[in-house]
Amino acid sequence: MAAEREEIMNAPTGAIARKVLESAHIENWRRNGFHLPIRVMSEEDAADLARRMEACEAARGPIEGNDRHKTHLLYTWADEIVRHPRILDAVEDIIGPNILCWTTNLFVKEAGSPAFVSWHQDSTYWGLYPDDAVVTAWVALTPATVESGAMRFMPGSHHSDQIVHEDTYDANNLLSRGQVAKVDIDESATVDVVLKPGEISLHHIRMLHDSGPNMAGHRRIGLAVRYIPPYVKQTKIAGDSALLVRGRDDYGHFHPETSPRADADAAAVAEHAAAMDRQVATYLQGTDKTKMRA
Ligand SMILES: O=C(O)CCC(=O)C(=O)O
Repeated sequence: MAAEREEIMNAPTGAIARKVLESAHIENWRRNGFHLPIRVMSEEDAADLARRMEACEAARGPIEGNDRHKTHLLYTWADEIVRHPRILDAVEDIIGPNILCWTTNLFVKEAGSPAFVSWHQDSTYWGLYPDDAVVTAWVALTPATVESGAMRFMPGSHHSDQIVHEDTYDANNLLSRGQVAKVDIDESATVDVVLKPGEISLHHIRMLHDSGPNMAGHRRIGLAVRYIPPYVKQTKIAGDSALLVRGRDDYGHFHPETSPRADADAAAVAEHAAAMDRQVATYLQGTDKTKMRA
């Protein structure tokens, strides 16, 4: 693992040929813990994915509770996103050519909705080690603007250790426990993660970030995709699983998951349910909760 990490994660920025990110972007990633925006598909393709998502909502009801998580195991449009070659090229530039998708989290804020996300670090409940190799690609399917509740990042906050979080279970908070980082935030230092449909941002697992309510007249739809190299381990539960989306897994730390062949067909529903049992055991360990909130 050490050699594999050294080769890519700590290599001098100009030392290896990268596919999407330039040296300055890698430097930005290392210094600030994020990079954006990256166009990965056309606005039309993003709108098409949003339409397919909405067709699934029309057929099965709102995508909420457990279905908001590991959504790529349930729906083909989300599976296409996690396997999108340009997204994987950008992620490969940071973590190398062998890539697992550990989870996805669908963040929909309806027009005019008070739904928000409190300041937090993703690392808080995920149990992944080493965590500096975990990359989130947040994929915008509709405009993410300040008005519609785009994320905000605190540059450089990924250099801090794990911060203590307090669970609030606030009904409007889209996080699994409504967790809030117990830290003072200098709001004047934050960066707005403004994205057009078909663009992504990348962020580090320890990046402090939040997002406000949607004051716009349209839905704000984003899929957060959590990618890891196969040498990463799950430390909280035994038998965790992930989907191999590029390259090889020579470690076997995660049981292989299977992509859906059709939207929410019986096999996909079963695969997703089993994977979510493990995800719930990870995210909600130490609580009395047995499923993810709406
Ligand atoms: O979509 C949002 O508003 C928040 C997303 C988030 O917290 C994440 O991707 O880690």
